[in-house]
Amino acid sequence: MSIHIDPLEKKWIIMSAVIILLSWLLILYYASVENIHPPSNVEVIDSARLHLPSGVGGGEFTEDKLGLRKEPDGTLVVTMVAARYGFYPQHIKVPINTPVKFRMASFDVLHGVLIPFSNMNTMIVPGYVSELTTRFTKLGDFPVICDEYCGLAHAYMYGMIKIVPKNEFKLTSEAH
Ligand SMILES: [Cu+2]
Repeated sequence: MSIHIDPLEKKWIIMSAVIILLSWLLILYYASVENIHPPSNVEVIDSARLHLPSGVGGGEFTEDKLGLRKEPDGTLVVTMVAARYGFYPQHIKVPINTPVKFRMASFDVLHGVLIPFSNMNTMIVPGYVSELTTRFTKLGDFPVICDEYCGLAHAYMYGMIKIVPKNEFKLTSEAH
């Protein structure tokens, strides 16, 4: 018994298979070569109490703690809050070719954060801490862009990151 497949139908079957295969290859390419992955950190926080020293999260995101700091093991950590309409701190300076861990939380609604020429592109979901470690390989000033529509002034929500040579980078003991 042979199954009859209309030639036109056959063409569509092949086309669909090719599209699926191409999509797989694209995902594989971005995951292995460009190092782009879905965020894996699941950590809850009380977004309505971010500014308070107590509560879920233990005051990690109070105003005086925002910015860049060095952990005892030497890791650079940027603590950042996204809120309508801005990133706090708005200006960050980090050294080139150095792993930098970002810990970010939203104060209100869903935001995104994207930094060109890096794999930094993640959502900041209210109620969760977004954590991502990246390293920057291009010197210069780059915009920190919110890429999730968050309200009327969404287009004005941005920050700046300055990537400097390692020898020009000096971390002051305090944040910012
Ligand atoms: Cu936003």
